[in-house]
Formats: sequence, C-alpha cells, structure tokens
Amino acid sequence: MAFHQPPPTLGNQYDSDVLLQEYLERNLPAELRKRLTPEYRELGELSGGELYRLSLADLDNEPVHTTWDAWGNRVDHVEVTDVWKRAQVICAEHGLVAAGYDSELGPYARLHQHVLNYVVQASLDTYNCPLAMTDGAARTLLDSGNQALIDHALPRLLSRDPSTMWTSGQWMTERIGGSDVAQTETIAKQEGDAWRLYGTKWFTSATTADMALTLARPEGNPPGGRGLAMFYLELRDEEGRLQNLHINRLKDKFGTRKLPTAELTLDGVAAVPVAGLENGVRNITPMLNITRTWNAIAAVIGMRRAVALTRDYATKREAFGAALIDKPLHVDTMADMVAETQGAFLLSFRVVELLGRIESGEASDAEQLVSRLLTPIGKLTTGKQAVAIASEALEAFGGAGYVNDTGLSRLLADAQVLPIWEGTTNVLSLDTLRALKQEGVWHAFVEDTRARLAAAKESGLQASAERGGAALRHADQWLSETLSERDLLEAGARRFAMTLGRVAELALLVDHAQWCLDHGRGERALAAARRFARSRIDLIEDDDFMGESRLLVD
Ligand code: UCC
Repeated sequence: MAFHQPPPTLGNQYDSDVLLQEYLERNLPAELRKRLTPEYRELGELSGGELYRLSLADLDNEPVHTTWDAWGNRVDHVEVTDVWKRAQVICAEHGLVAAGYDSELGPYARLHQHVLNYVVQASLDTYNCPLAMTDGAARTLLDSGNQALIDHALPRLLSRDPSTMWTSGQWMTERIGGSDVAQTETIAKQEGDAWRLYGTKWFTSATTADMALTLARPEGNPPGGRGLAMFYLELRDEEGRLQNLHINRLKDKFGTRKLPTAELTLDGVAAVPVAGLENGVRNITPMLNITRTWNAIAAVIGMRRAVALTRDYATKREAFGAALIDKPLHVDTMADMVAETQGAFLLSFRVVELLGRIESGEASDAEQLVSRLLTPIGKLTTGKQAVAIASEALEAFGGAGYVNDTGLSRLLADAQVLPIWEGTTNVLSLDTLRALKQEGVWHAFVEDTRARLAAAKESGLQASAERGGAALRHADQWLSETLSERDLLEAGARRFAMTLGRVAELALLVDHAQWCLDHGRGERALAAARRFARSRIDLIEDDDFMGESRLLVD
C-alpha cells in the first residue's frame, strides 16, 4: 500500500498548554482560577477539536460580496463564512469583548478576557480582528467621555447576546496609506443639524460591523492630525441598508482571507463627532493601543498553534528510520520555536496585565509608564516573531507546509499581517521614541526589567540574566548618546526597539523560570530562558550606519 503522511491534529488548547497553566497559577488568585478554569478548558476543547475540524472543512470558503440584487438595487451584502457565523455566537456568549470590562474581576478582567481569546481563537479564522476593533471602540468611547454615545453604544458592544451584540470597525487607512494618518482626506460637512462624511476608506477590516470610529477633517479645519476629528457612525439604517456608504470591493489579500476587508466610499454618511472637532489622531489612540494589545496576543496564538501542529506531526512523521521527534536536529529546531513562543507569550500577557491594572485603577505610576512603552514594543516584537515561527513551522512540514489544501500555508499568510496592520514595525519603532518623550518612561522600563532579571537566584540562570543586563545597559548607553542626534536616533529606532522587546522577553523568561523552580514546576522554563538568552538579544549597532545605508539604497 502507498505511504501517506498522517495529518497533524490540535489538542485541547488549555490542557496541552503547560506555560498557560503555570502562568495562571502565578497570576490569578486561586479562587478565581478555580472558578474560571472550566470555561478555559471548555473553549480549549472546542478550539482544538470541533472548531479546528470545522475550519479545515471550511478552508476554501471565503466571504462573498454581492453588489446588486436581481432587481437592480444596490445591496452591498457581505456573506461571511460558516466559521465566522459560529464565531459570532461563541465570542458573544463567552464575552470575548465584555469580559475585559467586567468590573467584578477588578485588575484581572483583561487577563481573563485574553485567556479566553488565547484558548479559543486559533481556530476562528481571524475573528479576533472585529473583536479587537470592537474592544478598541468601547475603550475609546469610554475615554472620550461622550456620555450620550457611551449610553447608546456600550451596552451593544459589550453585549453577551449574539442577537444584540454589535461589532465596530476602525476606519483609518485611506489611499494615502495607513501610517501617516494625519493626512486623512475624508471631509466632514455640516449639513443642517447633521455631520456628513465624504471620502474613501481604503482598508476597512470586518466590513460586517454595525458601527465604526473614523477620522475626517471638518471643512475649514487646518491640515495635520490636530485638524482631524474622530467620528462615530452606524453603517446601516433601521431596515439594515447601508446608509450613504458603498462597498467598492473586497480586498484580494495574501492572508486573513476569511476577514472581509473592503474599500469603501463614504458618500454623505451621517456621523457624530465623538470628542469635539479637532485632535482626531490623539483621540483615537486608545483604539490603537487596544488593537495593538490584541495583535500581540494574536501573534502568540499563531505561534502556539504553529508549534503545537509541528510537535504533533513530529510524533507521527518518520524519516531516516525514526520519528522526527527523535531526531536531534529537529528537536533542536523545535526547541528554538518553543523558546521564542514562550518569550512572546510572557511579553504579550504582561502588556495585558498592565492594561487590566491601569483600567481598574490599581496600577502604580511606574506601571502606567511601563505600559506606554511595552504596548508598541510588545506589538512590534511579537509580530516579527510570529512570521519567523510560522515560516519555520511550514519548513518543518516540508512540502505539506507549502501547499494550500493542508491549511498549513495559512499559518504564514495569516501571520504576515501582524507586523503590518495596527502600525508597521518601523511606525511602532518611532512610537517607541514618542513614548520615551514622556518623563519617567525610560527609567520605569529599565527598573522593571532589571528587577525581573535580578530574580535569577539559580546558578543556571545567572548567565542568561547577565546577557539581558548587558543588552539593557547597551540600550541605555546608546539612547543617552544618540538622543540629540535626530537622524541617528531614527535610523537606529528599529534595532533599539527590537532590543528592548528581546530584553523584556528574556527578563520575563528568567523571572518565570525562577518562579517555576521555586514552585516545583521543574526545569522546562529554565531551559526556555537559557535557550532564548543564547539567541541574539542585543541588536543595537554603535557605528553610524547611515552613510552606508544611503550607499546601499541609492
Ligand atoms: O486600520 C487598519 C486596519 C484595521 C484592522 C484592525 C485589526 C486589528 C486586529 C488585531 C488583532 C487581530 S491598519 C492601520 C492602522 N494604523 C495605525 O495603526 C496608525 C499607524 N500610525 C501611527 O501610529 C502614527 O504614529 C500616528 C498616526 C499616531 C502619527 O500621527 P501624528 O499626528 O503624526 O502623531 P503625533 O502628532 O506624534 O501624535 C498626535 C497625538 C500626540 O499627543 P498630543 O496631541 O497630546 O501631543 C501623541 O502623543 O497622539 C499622541 N499619540 C499617542 N498617545 C500618538 N500615538 C499614541 C499612542 N500610541 N498612545 C498614546
């Protein structure tokens, strides 16, 4: 009989995750953990079993945009996939957005929300995108203080009833691009009592949303981000028809193909200013910081899935006389993947923890400052890691990883968006510099990271902690020497920001490894910290590369 490769399977996403269980033991009070664990296990089972099979069966399905009906009416209907229809129900019922605002959970609300997200999302075909934007809209409305909009929209955004829950869009990207948002071309005109928006939104994710937050320039306002205003709008009228809004087409994307991303024309859509008629960029930044947090968790979700599938396959696939799991070189490659994933997990969840502490009013001043820096750092670091690990996973499957109908190539295609949307690596590196302008941010970050590295008591951890300490000192020295050199600072911003991300991950791994040793959790975390420490942590270059860069690209 001909030989067939056994396909990989995904197990219960809670039970099979040792790091998650250690992390929860460490970070959630015992009573709360006992109460919440059954839900994590239930969603982990669903995600690794039924939903995983459903997503594979639904592999070729994609959203369909119908522009006109048979009678010539413009309908712009978007039919989403079966997995998305299921995801809408599961995510509403389990409060994937609402949980983050559950005041009963105090500082743990965000942690709980993102553990739910982490265990269920791997098989939901990028449904975390509309959830991220919905969460961002809820936070932004709350921060805006616009009580009428809060009263109107919040109960819908935070509903746990699938029939009443709303999702929100975040429409920022125009033809001028998604980075320099201050150049937004959409115009807001006051017509009678109403504001109406005219323009084109070039990348709008999850066009199935009920409402959106967007930017437009009120007529007569000056150029730049301060001349923009943030607007709230509802996409459909009471009969469910799009109001003065056209879906031009769905984007033909490399990945995230289940996500209906569209080009839209705003042809006088009615909208409400959320927080005055200026400072739109500043006012929408809460949305960015929330979606960047979701992005970091999405990166870990993808990495964890890639590692789980690779590991499962390695137990089944035999070559050169043994299962791959027994081949030293394959084990070495997978160990690198695991260490990177664990570092990304701890950094992403640290960003989540800080958010929860800030929102519940329990964060110290230092934690608030650290959060401002770690949010862009977490997003940019994990986005790059997710692509590298997905690529490695495809390679671990050989040809099976490179064909589309195994579903494996999607790991890479879906990961590739993570360093792009919500701010590219370079835009976020510049945001890192922006964050450092706030007094105390750098000092708070250095102290926080040092304290974690200093947790290393075990002799086997000392060298790893020292590597982190050396990279941190180098970053500190580079920053003080370069701070006044605008071009040098900008040219080195990515290397600097990535170094901070890798140092932060190493410090968290070291701290976690020591905790595991102290709590009878074995040496697995120690091995992860030591392996991570042997990778490149310090990416900063002291030489002035700018002249050479110019030579190379001119
Ligand atoms: O839209 C997209 C697709 C949506 C899909 C969503 C899916 C999410 C799924 C995730 C998980 C699955 S993608 C495109 C998204 N676009 C962005 O992310 C924008 C990228 N660009 C930037 O972030 C830039 O840095 C800008 C737009 C913020 C730069 O604009 P400006 O106007 O040049 O910036 P300024 O003047 O430096 O900042 C304006 C104000 C300042 O405050 P004030 O006015 O008080 O001086 C800044 O300090 O905003 C403040 N600010 C911030 N505050 C800027 N950034 C931040 C921040 N991150 N946090 C707090």
